[in-house]
Amino acid sequence: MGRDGLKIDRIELFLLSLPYVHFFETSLGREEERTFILVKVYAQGLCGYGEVVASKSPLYSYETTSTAWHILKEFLIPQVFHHSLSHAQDFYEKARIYRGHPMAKAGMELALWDLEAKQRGLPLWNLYGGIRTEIPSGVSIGIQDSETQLLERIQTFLEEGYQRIKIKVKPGWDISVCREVRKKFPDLSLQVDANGAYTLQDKAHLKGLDEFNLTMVEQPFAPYDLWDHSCLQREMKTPLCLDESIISVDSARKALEMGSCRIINIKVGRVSGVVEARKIHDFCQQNSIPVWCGGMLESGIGRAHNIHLSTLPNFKFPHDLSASKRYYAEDLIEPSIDITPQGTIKVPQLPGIGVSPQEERIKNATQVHEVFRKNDFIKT
Ligand code: OSB
Ligand code: MG
Repeated sequence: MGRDGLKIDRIELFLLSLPYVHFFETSLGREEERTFILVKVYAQGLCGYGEVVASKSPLYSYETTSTAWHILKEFLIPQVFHHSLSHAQDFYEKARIYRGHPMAKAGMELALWDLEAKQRGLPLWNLYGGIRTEIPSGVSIGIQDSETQLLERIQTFLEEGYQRIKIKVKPGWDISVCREVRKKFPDLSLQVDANGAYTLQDKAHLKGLDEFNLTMVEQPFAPYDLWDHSCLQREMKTPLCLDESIISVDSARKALEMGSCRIINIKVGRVSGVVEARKIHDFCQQNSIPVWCGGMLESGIGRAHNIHLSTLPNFKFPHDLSASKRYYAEDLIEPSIDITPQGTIKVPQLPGIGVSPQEERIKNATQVHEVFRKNDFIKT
C-alpha cells in the first residue's frame, strides 16, 4: 500500500492518573497510583499512541510529568509539525538536538511508530524485526510491610505462572529477605533491584548477596556511577544488571568496556526511544551481553509497546512485563494483557501496538487534555 510520509495533522496530550491494585514501593518510596502522559498522533484517519513513563516526582530520574509536558509542548510537538517525517525513525534525529528528556522524546517516538505500523498494516514487532510470538513474563515485587506478606505475594504470582520474581531491595530489606525467600523457594528464578540505594561503602555487604544464587543484581549504585559498579562487579560472582545507568548506546559501551555489568535492562523511555533502544540491543548482541525489557508500571498502551520490542533476538531473560490485572483494576486496553499458564505473554498480531485503547476509560482517568493542530503551528 502506498504511503508518503506520516502527514500528521493533530497531536493530543493527556495527563492521566490510574490507581494501582497494590501499592508499589522501591528504595525511592511508596506509590499508590501512577500519573503519566499519553500522546496521540493523528494522520489521515489513523491514530498512533505513545506513553510517557515519567512520573509525578523526579525519583527514578529527573523527569516528571510536568517537565515532559513542557518539553513536548514547546519543543517536540513543534518539531513534528515543522518537518515532514517519512518514518518514525526520522524523529530520532530531530529530537536529538535537544539535550536530555528521554522519556518525553520516547513517548512521542512510540506514538509515531504505532502510527507508521498502522499505516503499513503491520504489527510493530514486524517493523522492528522481532522473532518471537510469545515473550517470557516476570513480575517485579515492591518492598512489602513484612517478610510474610512478601512470601505470600511471591507464592500467588508463582501460582499464576510467572517465570521469575524480582524483588526490590534497600539497606535493611535485603540479605535477610533474600534468605527467607530462598528458604521457602529454593529453585525460584530470583533477582533483586536496588534502584541505586547503595554506595561503594556497602561493597562487602552486597557481596553477601552472592550466596543466594540470584540471576542478577540490578542497579545497586547511583545512576551516574559506572566506575563504582565496575569495582563491585569485579569482586562479585552474581552478574550486575544496569537500569538507570544506561541512557544511550554510548553509555552501554562505556559500561561494558569498564566491566560495570554483565546484563542490561532496556527501558525505551529511559533511553529516549525505540531507535536508541535498538542500538543498545544490537551493540549488546555483538558483544554477547544479554538484555531484557524493564518496565515502569506502564498502562497497557506502554506495555504493548514493550512487548513488541521484547521480540528482538537478544532479549534473553523474562521481562518486567506482567498481566494487566497485576497493575490496574481496569487497564486502558482491550483485550487485556494476560499471562499464559507457561508464564508467557502472546505478542499482539494486529497492526501497530495491536491492542485497542479504550477511549472512555482514558477520558475517565484524564486530568488534563490539550490539543495541538498543525495549522496553528504552520501557516499553510
Ligand atoms: O527499577 O525497574 C525499576 C517500576 C518503576 C520504576 C522503576 C522500576 C520499576 C519496576 C516495575 O521494577 C516493573 C514493571 O513495570 O513491572
Ligand atoms: Mg530497575
